[in-house]
Amino acid sequence: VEASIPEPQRAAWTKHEFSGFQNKEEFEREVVRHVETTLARSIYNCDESAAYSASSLAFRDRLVQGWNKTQQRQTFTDSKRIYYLSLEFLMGRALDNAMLNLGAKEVAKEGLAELGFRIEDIVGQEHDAALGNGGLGRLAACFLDSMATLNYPAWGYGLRYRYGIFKQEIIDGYQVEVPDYWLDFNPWEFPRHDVTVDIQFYGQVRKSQDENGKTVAIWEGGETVTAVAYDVPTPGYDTPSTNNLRLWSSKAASGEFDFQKFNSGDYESSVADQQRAETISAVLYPNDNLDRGKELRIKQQYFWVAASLYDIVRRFKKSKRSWNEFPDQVAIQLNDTHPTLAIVELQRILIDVEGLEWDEAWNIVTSTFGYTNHTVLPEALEKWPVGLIQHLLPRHLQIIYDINLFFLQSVEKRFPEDRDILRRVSIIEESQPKMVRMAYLAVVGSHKVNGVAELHSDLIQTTIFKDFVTIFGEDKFTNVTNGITPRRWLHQANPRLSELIASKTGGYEFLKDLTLLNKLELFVDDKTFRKEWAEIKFANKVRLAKYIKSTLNVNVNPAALFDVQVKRIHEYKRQQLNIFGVIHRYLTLKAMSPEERKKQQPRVSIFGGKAAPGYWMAKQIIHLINNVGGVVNQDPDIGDLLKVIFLEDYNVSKAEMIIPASDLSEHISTAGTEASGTSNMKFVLNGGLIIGTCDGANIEITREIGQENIFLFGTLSEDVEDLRHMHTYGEHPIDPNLAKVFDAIQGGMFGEPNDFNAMISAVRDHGDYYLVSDDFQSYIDTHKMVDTEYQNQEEWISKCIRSVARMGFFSSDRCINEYAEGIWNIEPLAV
Ligand code: GPW
Repeated sequence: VEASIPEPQRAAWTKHEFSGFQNKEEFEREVVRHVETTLARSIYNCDESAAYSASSLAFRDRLVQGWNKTQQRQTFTDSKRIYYLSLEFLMGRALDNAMLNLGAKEVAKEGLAELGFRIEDIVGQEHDAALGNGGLGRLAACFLDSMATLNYPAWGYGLRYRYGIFKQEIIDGYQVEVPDYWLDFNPWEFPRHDVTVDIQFYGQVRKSQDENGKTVAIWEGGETVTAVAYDVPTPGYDTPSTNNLRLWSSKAASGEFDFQKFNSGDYESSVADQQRAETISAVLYPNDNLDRGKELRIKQQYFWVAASLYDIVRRFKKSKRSWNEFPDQVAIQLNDTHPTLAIVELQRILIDVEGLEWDEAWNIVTSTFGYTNHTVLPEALEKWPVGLIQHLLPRHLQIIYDINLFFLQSVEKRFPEDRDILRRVSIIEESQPKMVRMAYLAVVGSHKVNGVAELHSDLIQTTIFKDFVTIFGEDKFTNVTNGITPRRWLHQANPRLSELIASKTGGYEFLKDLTLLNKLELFVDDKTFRKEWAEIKFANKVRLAKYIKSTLNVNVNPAALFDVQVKRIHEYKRQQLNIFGVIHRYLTLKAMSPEERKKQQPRVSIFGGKAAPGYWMAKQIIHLINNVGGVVNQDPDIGDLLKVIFLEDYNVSKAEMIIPASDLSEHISTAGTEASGTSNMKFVLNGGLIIGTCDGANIEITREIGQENIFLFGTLSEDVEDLRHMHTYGEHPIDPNLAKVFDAIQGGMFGEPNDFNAMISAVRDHGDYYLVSDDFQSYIDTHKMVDTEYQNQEEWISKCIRSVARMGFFSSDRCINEYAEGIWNIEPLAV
């Protein structure tokens, strides 16, 4: 229902100037007001949690003003909008980010201090918004920050999960999952109970004639679930632009709550209907880089996509433009294949609801969508059984078959002599059971397809989408190397480093133009600058050491080399290579004389990351890391020379503390498996060096910072296939140093001798798919080089500074500008 205030009454609205707060006093007044009214508490019972709530509400009030204005501006100018569809948004904390983006952190800090609080403690009260698994979800969050900062008219669309990614506890060395119920108090979302969409599932399709005698499809019956919008304002840095992230929550459709049942005493089954509807948005699937093909997952996908498209189409129709202008007004980006049904849904709306002809509709659809691929791992490529889609979305399956038919006909016409190509590129895999290949559907239904780093984009064009490059031509395929927002990942996570950089580069401009970091090269040899640089790194390490002491009761020496690997646990990311390397180091130290040991570089090996609850091998890796820590950390021969730490429940806010404290971080995936990686960029930007394989964005980081500033090792991606072939059909003696590590484990040095047989067998007996043995020696050798180079602190610091100076390319601002120009054809909106 549209309602707006008529002209004569508008004066009464506009005469009230509401400005939120402009200074410390006004901030304090707003905090106190929220404590005493909104929260109904007082000076006598305002704890840190209440102070967090009130501060958030004060900032929220300010955010909302910019947000409303941004939305009004977008509506009035009727400019093209970009819609970013992602099943994950790993936002982390909002208060600190809002303070910084609004440029009011100092005001808040002083105001809170006067009210008796330390800002760190207040910020630390916030529960992470953890609606994502890892890199893919965090990328979406960085993109929202950049799109707002660059003043693009952008919306994010996602699901409002009641439970985000589980909380990880480590009990006796094992991962235990605890539900993440995060919505108890969430001041950052605005329920829009008036913005709802009814979503249909199941039912049947009937053919009918319309008034002109045209055959039309009618999808009827089945069940309906209602989507309710929840809006989250996402502010840009140093701009009034505040974009909207709209998250859908499911509830029973109003007709669905069966009062008949209710009144006749069948209360339970009426509540069960209610709960079934709410189940759709109840929980985030906790898998990273894995498709498990669960029915509820595709229900989530359709529910979210259908609600979002209804919303987008509704907004477009207000402009009363003709349909062929749709792609001039709307760009939709698919974050991986999870939202691919949007292609089918838009085609359905255009032909079944709006009455367009197939070809005209399909032109609109393909001009509207862009698809980003984030993986080549076969187990992560989504496929859905035809039968399941037939049952759940019968009309969509017909449309998928028609899309495929027209596509294959065009392919057959162009390649009549290729007997096999139709089978290879068909959207329907002719297997038992038949499957819908979502990546192929996404390629066919989009005008641009991109990978997320150069190597990855090359790989998809030569492997999984090779035939499609032949069919559609090279121009359809492109690369947009990932980026990270320097606001959160430098300014917020590492305020002291940010301040030091600002003092040398001419203020905080570099946060909006990260290439300005190159000015730091002038100061590489500046003694006081270098000293401050080193002090900041040390202080960050001290902070992490305190955290380790308080959570794990292990003393680590902040002067030791901090060697960090934090990311989802996955065999392709090879935490097993890292922990085997740590064991090798331990065995080597044990074999040394006390004199020799004294010459060794002390190290702290820090791990963190969640394993998918059903990923048994990943859980074994966590268990081994914890067991190794249990032995090494107690060993009096070893002392500070080696400590092994597993940090529980790695998430965005912990990343903000861990990353600035790293000297060296590990990005050691089997070459060709990590599409990009983004934490590699975060670590280097915070003055840490990295050890890594020639994979994903590591390659471009090397190009930018120089190969003398990175520790690369291991097999190249072009050699992986041959090596795997050798493992299966030829000789492949295991690396002798790795064999000693296995002997130590199976000799019971780190717990039950047989506990880790499967991990060892995967390498020794089952083809070593991830090339752990092949890369082991070069990994060990490269770590030796690290030790040597770390001893020369002056040279090490120079490398860190030069690296940071050359990281400008990896801002998500650069990345978003590339999408805007090359894929979305969209301009920023002047403010
Ligand atoms: F399998 N990524 C992720 F491609 O975090 F869908 N989760 C996922 O499920 C997938 C990809 C998917 C990551 C990539 O592994 C990482 O290399 C990349 O940097 C990140 O997506 C953002 O592009």
